[in-house]
Amino acid sequence: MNIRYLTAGESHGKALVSIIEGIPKGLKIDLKFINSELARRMKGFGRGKRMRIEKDKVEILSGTRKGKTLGSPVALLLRNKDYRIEVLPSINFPRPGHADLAGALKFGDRDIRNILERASARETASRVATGAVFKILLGEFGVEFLSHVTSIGRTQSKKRFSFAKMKALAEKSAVRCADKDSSRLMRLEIERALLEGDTLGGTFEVIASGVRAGLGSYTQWDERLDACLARAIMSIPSVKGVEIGAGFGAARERGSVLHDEIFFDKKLKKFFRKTNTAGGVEGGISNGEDIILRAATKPIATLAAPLGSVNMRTKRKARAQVERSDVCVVPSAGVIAESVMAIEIARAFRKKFGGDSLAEMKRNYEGYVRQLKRI
Ligand code: EPS
Repeated sequence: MNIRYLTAGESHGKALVSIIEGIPKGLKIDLKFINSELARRMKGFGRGKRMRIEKDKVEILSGTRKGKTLGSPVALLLRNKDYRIEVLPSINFPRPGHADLAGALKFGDRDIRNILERASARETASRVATGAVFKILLGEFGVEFLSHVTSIGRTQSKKRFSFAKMKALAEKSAVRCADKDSSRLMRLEIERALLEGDTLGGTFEVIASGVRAGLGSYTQWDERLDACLARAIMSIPSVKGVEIGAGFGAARERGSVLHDEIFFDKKLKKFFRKTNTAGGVEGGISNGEDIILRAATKPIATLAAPLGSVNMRTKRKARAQVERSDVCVVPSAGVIAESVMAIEIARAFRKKFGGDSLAEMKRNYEGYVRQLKRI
């Protein structure tokens, strides 16, 4: 059985739910860890007032006994504190950049409330809870994740550190940027946008380290690991671009400059690279180097100083709906990206190593690691 999952829930509905299949039996589920991941998603300078209302805490409804998975579907529940979908008013003024208009046209509904409730990025809380479960699984195999913000609006950070340092520094920053000076400038830029009733986008990087060579495949288009990752990242609300490794920058370089030359460490019996412009994936397969992804998010569509729109009922010129919203979600988007990346890597892992139980999966994994050394 492979990994699959679904989420359900509206932004102001009773709760958010995920149903996850394919977690092997015998995995210890650390609730504290899942909750700390949910808290990471809610943090970040520039988040809106909703984040002060919610205190996302996961409840496990099925698939575990005595804190360990049973190999059956795991259902996760996150209750919404701000549950009031039944009493919320209709909305008639679609926001440019949001799902509002396209959704209303698709479903033949003039009340945008019926669209935005599910289109809301609140759904990503379910994906972070799901991703946390897979981070726990991948942690058993030494895979770790980090994300850090590389730009907000016009403010960029180009500083790079080791995996551990970058992770620690990003965690300390209010905007999840590893560079202190850039963090300060990003905060100022967010404050300015807030004062002007505006919103900001930006870019972030996600890295998975400890992934062995051999996940994903070139044998079929939808087995390619980079394709699976790009789709998952692109499914995060606000994301408008994804790059792997050198990404768009690769187009500027000659092959002689770009590609990562191959070396062999005789002691460790391991192939390695001194550079990683491939971003850890070649031919749709992980190559044993860190998997590096970057993504760009657009500014949030809900503006306090709203853009021009049209009244859905009268078709007269109007201003877009002003709703409680965030000014900037780039730091949270990075956390969500780590989560969906964990889900995709776990999926590729499960395909390669199978195993109904964690013990069986580990046995298969260890056999493969021995095979890697014998090549
Ligand atoms: C979000 C919850 C939402 C928004 C935001 C993300 O809550 P509310 O609409 O009650 O303020 O803060 O949603 C959007 C940015 C969006 O465009 O829908 C969350 O939990 O992340």
